[in-house]
Amino acid sequence: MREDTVQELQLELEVPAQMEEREREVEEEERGEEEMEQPPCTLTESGPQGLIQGKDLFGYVGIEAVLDQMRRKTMKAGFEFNIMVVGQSGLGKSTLVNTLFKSKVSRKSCTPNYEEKISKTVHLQSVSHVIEEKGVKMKLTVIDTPGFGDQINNENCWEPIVSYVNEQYEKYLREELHVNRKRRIPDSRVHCCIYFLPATGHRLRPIDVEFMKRLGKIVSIVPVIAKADTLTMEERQDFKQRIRQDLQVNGIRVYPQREYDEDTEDRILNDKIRESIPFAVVGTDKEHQVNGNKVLGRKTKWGIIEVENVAHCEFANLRDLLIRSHLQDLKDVTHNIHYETYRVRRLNESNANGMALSPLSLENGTLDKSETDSHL
Ligand SMILES: Nc1nc2c(ncn2[C@@H]2O[C@H](COP(=O)(O)OP(=O)(O)OP(=O)(O)O)[C@@H](O)[C@H]2O)c(=O)[nH]1
Ligand SMILES: [Mg+2]
Repeated sequence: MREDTVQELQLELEVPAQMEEREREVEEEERGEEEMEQPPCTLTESGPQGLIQGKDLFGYVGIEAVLDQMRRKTMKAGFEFNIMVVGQSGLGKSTLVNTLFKSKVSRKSCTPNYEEKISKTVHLQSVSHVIEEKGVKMKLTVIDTPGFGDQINNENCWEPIVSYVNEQYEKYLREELHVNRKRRIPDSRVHCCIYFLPATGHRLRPIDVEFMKRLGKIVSIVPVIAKADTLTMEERQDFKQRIRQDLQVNGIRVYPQREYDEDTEDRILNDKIRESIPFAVVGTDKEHQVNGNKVLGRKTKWGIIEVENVAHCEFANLRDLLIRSHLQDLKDVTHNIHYETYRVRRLNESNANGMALSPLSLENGTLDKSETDSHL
């Protein structure tokens, strides 16, 4: 190659490189000028608290604003919360479901049929209401279950309930495993199971021990004493104490579990709840006038038992735990502990069988065939 041609080529290569270099310098100069133009005390928004000024600005990134972002997203999307009621027949499960929907949790936003008479529950059924408060939407679903204890033989009476809980995990898992999965997987998993204990005033019955032992391994259980109006205050306290002992002796896991407390603050708050479990509740679907106010209550010969009055029963404490203080934690425990345990077990099973995801076996829960097929 001729020498002048080589020089031309070098020139061609150098020119773009030099141009880029110059452009970079100009950009830097411009940026510098812009920065110079900024007054040293620029006002910056810092979320709901107001403005950050002057020297406070140094090192301020705005991380706290993520809370506002999360709030806005949650408000737009809303969220789902699913509760299940379980226990012997006739303990007031369906009545408590109505009490929950008619109580302050939803009085403004939904009007269930007040005249409808509560009859014996024969099928597992779910009732949902979208509740809105200060722009936050929640779809609250309560799964009402038929009570056990009617049959002569109550052996394995927990099976339909255990199956239902597992089926919801299975549905979620299959949705998660889809190649083109939904951005938001519909969540029908049971976030909390309210377990009804009869107000016998004695100890836990063997059937409740067996039932709760199994259930506590797969879902968060909150035990309650049903129809607490049938016990005196003293009987209530003694009974609660005995039940707490029995739960511990039998290794029954109830919510909130000590091992999932995240810090000392959690521990202090949850210890209080653990000391007051099981909540002694009273349910009703009737309203009465008390001092000119409409209250939910049970009218007796001796007066009205006000369901939402904490001096009368612990329904409000139960509702506060479920909705006001522990809703997100119940959802987190469901997802991170119960669902995770299920997911790991199912995927391990599938790996062992060499299948994509084997159909759910009867002992884990029952999926109907069409559903199983459609996802495979
Ligand atoms: N004393 C008293 N009675 C109640 C209470 N809650 C419900 N009852 C009554 O108990 C009866 C049974 O109530 P349900 O709500 O149908 O009971 P359940 O547990 O759903 O019954 P199944 O559907 O058969 O499992 C009804 O007559 C209710 O009015 C309560 O807190 N105290
Ligand atoms: Mg019922």
